[in-house]
Amino acid sequence: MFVLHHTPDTAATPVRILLEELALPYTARRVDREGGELASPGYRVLHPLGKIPVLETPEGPLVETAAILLWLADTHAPGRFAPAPGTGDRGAFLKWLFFATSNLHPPVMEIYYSDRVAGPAASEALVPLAAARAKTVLDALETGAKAAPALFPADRPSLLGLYIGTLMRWLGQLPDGHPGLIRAADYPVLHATLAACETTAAAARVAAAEDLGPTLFTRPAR
Ligand SMILES: N[C@@H](CCC(=O)N[C@@H](CS)C(=O)NCC(=O)O)C(=O)O
Repeated sequence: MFVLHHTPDTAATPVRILLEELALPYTARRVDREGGELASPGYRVLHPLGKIPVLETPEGPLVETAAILLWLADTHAPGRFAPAPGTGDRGAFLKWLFFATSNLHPPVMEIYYSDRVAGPAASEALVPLAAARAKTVLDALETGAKAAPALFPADRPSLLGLYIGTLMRWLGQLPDGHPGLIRAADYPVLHATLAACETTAAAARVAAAEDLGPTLFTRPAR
């Protein structure tokens, strides 16, 4: 039995969808974020930086969304959501996964937590800069996806789709006129990959549990 420490609509969401896709037994334990649990000594034992998600596994607590997704995919369904270790596309897959974690996740966080990153005086200036960087990264991912349809499939859920879809959800749910708003519809190949991830029964169950709506990745409610 796995324990996923989460709150709705966070980086825990793609992990929860993958647990559902894999039909693994798990408990979704809601973290008391408002009550300060992330800073508590008990939670810091699970996650040294006090972030969501944490997945408790037989190998111990795992952190970092991409690492958890990769571990689940490799250990429970090698080859189904990502190329298995030792197979042909594995290097290219890892390239795009790390490309997204290193280059797309940070500007998304800067857009959402600009105050925390730049301080109140510079936070307004940071958001358009971070959005421009996110667009550059998404352009590269779109080009990469076009060239590697097996890694970014349009007919089945994929690890890259779940992870990138979560980040694009956050960009796409910003209000009209927000300088960080970026729509998945502007990236047609990625859009198709995201659509394949949100139209499964597993994604629908998580969307219902977390009140995310049916098009959680491609057209999030705003
Ligand atoms: N690189 C981490 C980022 C985790 C992260 O920033 N999670 C957010 C929720 S989406 C969080 O815990 N925020 C609470 C905070 O920073 O206080 C990952 O991918 O797991």
